[in-house]
Amino acid sequence: MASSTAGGPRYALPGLPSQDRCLVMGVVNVTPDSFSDGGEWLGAEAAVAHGLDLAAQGADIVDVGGESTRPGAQRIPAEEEIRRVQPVITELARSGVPVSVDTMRARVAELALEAGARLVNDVSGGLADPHMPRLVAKASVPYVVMHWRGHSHDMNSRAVYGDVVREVRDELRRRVDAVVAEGVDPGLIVLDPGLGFSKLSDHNWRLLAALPELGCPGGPGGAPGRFPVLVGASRKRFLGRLLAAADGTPRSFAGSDDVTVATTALAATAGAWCVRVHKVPANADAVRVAAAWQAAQAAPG
Ligand code: PMM
Repeated sequence: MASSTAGGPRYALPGLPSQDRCLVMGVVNVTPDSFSDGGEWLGAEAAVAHGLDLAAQGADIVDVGGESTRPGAQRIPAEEEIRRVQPVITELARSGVPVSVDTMRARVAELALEAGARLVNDVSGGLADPHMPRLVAKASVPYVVMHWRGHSHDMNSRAVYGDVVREVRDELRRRVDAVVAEGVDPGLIVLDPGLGFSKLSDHNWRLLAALPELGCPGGPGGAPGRFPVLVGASRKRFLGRLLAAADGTPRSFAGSDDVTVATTALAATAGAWCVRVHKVPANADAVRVAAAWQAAQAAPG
């Protein structure tokens, strides 16, 4: 549900924290091969400890994923994905941490919800597994619908757009219509432009610059209203490329945390509902700067 305050609409999604600012989602990738932190949190014990650290550092939500979506990644069996995430989610939820599950599979989402997850983060927006929208509808939990054009092994070949903002918005609207037709409550939907997924650097920048438009994918026949927007820019390659050295070598993933914070501040000021980040403390500061900035802009006199 949206309510309007000084900084634009704020959203209270059931089961998730509601703050007068953009939320911070900390990432726990329980994978050997994720984009920027593969292998660091593969064991359940290390992953739980990391999730607890992120929460203690100010993450409002901890996002647990067991399948890498890095460009070129091959899929893993569902059983392996479940084996990786289930104990981590169980333990974090037991400790009171609001957990989301990053999965494209309905079966994984179902077990994750049973283990205590409160949000389903589906980078395929319901396209990868036709059972996902119905599962989410039945569970009645918040649902991240990300813009996606295909699996990681060949997603770069799909990064072809005439007008990237219009096309991403239209494709998101079609996904919203499709999942709502399967019973998902529109009030539980969060949209995500899917930075880096079938997108070249220029596409990512254009989408970020058009953030306020992306939450409004309505239109003739489309789902009405304004949706909260999640932004996942953290450590992505387009940031490393922006800061490439003189010889063209992109900035490393670990060297892209400061630029992630800059992007967080801008995205939060532009009205993002939540940012998904690998390092929490400075991003937690940045969303507070954005909230103060927005409040001052809206203050009379
Ligand atoms: N990016 C990654 C994984 N999950 N989920 C959402 N909603 N949005 C994203 O942009 C997103 C995601 C890939 O990043 P990582 O492997 O570095 O965590």
